[in-house]
Amino acid sequence: MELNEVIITKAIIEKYNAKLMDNLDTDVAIVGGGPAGIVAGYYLAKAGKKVVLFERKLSIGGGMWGGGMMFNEIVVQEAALPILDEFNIRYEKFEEDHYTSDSIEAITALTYKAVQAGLTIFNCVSVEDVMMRTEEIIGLVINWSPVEMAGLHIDPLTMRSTFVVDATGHATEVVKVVMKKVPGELMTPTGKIEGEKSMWSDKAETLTLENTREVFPGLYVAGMSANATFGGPRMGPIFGGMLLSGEKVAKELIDRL
Ligand code: 48F
Repeated sequence: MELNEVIITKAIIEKYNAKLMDNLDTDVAIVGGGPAGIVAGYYLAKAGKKVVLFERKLSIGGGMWGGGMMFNEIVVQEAALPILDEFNIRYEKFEEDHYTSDSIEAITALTYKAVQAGLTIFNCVSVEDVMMRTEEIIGLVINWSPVEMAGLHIDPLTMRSTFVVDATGHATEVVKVVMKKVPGELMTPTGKIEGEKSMWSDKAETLTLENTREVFPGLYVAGMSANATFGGPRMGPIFGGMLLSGEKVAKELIDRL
């Protein structure tokens, strides 16, 4: 049988459409496909929760692909090795508490296992706003990233979710929108975004975990976004805190769902 272009087209449209329709009402919606977001999605999906992840870019992985300064190796501390084991990601001891992994192996393994566990990922989709009720976040406002990039005046669409996780990294994009547009205050010391501080790897890794929590009713922060929201320092290309943060937010949400 000859391959048929129209069937190829129909297959893609129909399958994508079904996937999108199936994810318009979920338990958890994660914004950002960096290590924190993917790990969160994995554990939630593994626990049987309905979870979707939106990533602006074509590729999943956020800041992990490039290791440090495009040297595609990452450093992970001992506390996070059980997560690498869970994903069958290989690592080697370098010195003391510093282990290394190939960043390409790490991000592909995280993504593969998360999707196989049941996480649905939509790439090329940007979250531009949240859906709110009085002082509560109940979902996301989404649009195609190319629409956003081209600055086209095209209205977005909306999806509903019991919880939203901002895993957008340094940008804290969802928290910024909430601070600006949703009545009420953030659960931070000042009620606003505290802002990321300069590099201090050890302190930042501990704080990433502490700062992984609810920041507004219905909205959690994870990964670098947690530190930027609560005023922790940046940590550079050490990724244990990101992985552990993803695991922590998943555990907390599983308990609440
Ligand atoms: O930045 P990113 O990797 O976040 P993370 O999981 O990890 C942080 C580390 O990579 C690194 C670090 C630790 O060593 O400091 O920076 O906390 O991934 C964030 C992802 O979110 C996407 C963005 O494209 C990236 O892939 N993103 C950001 N804003 C949006 C978004 C948005 N509005 N809609 C959809 N995706």
